[in-house]
Amino acid sequence: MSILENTLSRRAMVKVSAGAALAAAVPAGTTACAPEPAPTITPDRGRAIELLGAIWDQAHPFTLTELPYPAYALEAAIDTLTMEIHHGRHHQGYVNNLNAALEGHTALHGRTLVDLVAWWDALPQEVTTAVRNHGGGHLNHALFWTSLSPEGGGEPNGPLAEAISGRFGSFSSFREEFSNASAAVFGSGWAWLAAGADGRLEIVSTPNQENPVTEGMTPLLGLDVWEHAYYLRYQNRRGDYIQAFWDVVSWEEVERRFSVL
Ligand code: MN3
Repeated sequence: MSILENTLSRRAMVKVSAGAALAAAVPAGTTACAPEPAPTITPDRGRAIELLGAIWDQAHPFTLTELPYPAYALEAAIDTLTMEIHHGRHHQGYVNNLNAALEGHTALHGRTLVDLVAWWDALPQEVTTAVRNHGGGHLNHALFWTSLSPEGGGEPNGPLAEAISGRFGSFSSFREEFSNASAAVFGSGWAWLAAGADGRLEIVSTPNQENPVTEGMTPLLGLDVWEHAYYLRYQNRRGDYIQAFWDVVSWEEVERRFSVL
């Protein structure tokens, strides 16, 4: 892969927490791209693959996993019908489309989901779009369901709490910055708390179904802000959905992900 290609892929992700000064200097409606040195993609991606492999190491044929709670369990924040459609149809659709796209590519059947998504831009051209969209969709949603819990909410503890306070000033500052990043996603996409190769926490957003792993980062917590994730109950009020999300975040799971960094 050329440096140019990798640079282009990096443009897809907006680094939100690169610095308040940078964000403030960029007029609304433009993409805030932090100036970065020429990218070195290995071993950063390889490290994220290793860490996420323990979370999600499926290979072809991919399968939809069960929700770790009943569809009605998050009712206080996310209604049952949305959960059923989101998991049973949207997520299932990503799985089906990914399997179909890779059907004839047996050389890729041993590759894990995280590996494929991290390197989608280096795959055979016939499958790059499918892996980017549907592989990313499968990975993102698998990470999403397991980061939510009916017993969730509150604040993280231990080393993650210290890291968040150290990076963002306080948990409430982090929460506000993450909420703002989620609200600012134009169209369909995700906001993430992710860790760089050096372990530094960042708030980033990705368009469509892209995942921070493609940028060599390890996703710790993601919020799906596609309209299919909230429209039945919240309609155009994405901000209300974002606020409700905080009541069901499983900090226990996010702490676990952070602990393997
Ligand atoms: Mn979704």
